[in-house]
Amino acid sequence: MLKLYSGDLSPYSAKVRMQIYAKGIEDIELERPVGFGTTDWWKVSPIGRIPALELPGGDIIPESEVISEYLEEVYPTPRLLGATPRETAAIRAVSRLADIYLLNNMFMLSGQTRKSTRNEGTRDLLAGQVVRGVKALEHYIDGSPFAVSGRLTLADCTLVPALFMIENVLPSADVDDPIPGQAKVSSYWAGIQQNEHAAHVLVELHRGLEERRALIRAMAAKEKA
Ligand SMILES: N[C@@H](CCC(=O)N[C@@H](CS)C(=O)NCC(=O)O)C(=O)O
Repeated sequence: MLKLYSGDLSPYSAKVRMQIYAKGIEDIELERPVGFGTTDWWKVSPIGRIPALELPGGDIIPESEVISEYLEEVYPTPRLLGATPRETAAIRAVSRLADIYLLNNMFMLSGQTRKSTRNEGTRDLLAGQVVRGVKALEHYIDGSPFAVSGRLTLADCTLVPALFMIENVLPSADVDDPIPGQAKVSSYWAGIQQNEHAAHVLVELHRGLEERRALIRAMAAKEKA
């Protein structure tokens, strides 16, 4: 049995979970790693991040993109890449845009939401990259409910958590959500949320965000007391 180390609010984990749901894979166990956030977890997966895929025997594959490609090979149907090299390149381009330019910057921006500890220069640098990425995305999709090829692909699996982070976390850093300003991106975003596999990970992401916010509120109350 394979095991995916994952967390509700981890957008990179959500990307792999959406792929697992869309492929109907039922023999991968989902688990939050014991010791995540401490060096104990680094002993299991030296990159120290989630998701990580554990193979039988304890071999660990890190990095969402690498795990996704591994799963595409092990569970080839339904195929979430293209039917031709060009179609696959179109899917990979959107997935990579969402990963490198949206998710990576959003992940770092999530440390800039608290006003009292925020560095405005860092916030502006990261937010500027996110806005630039959303404007670029407008040129790679047509506004229909799937990003590429008129069907669910790995591009959607990466975009859904990325757009969730932008819509829900960027305003907490006092930056306007750029999605409504891009017609095709906002029409895509409204459409893909109706997809059952996207809806499934969005429930998990919202649950994770609520838990995180409750924790922050509890810590603030403790500090005040
Ligand atoms: N490039 C990695 C990024 C993974 C990542 O940064 N995951 C976050 C959670 S969303 C994490 O594990 N952070 C823990 C840390 O930075 O120590 C991927 O695609 O899997």
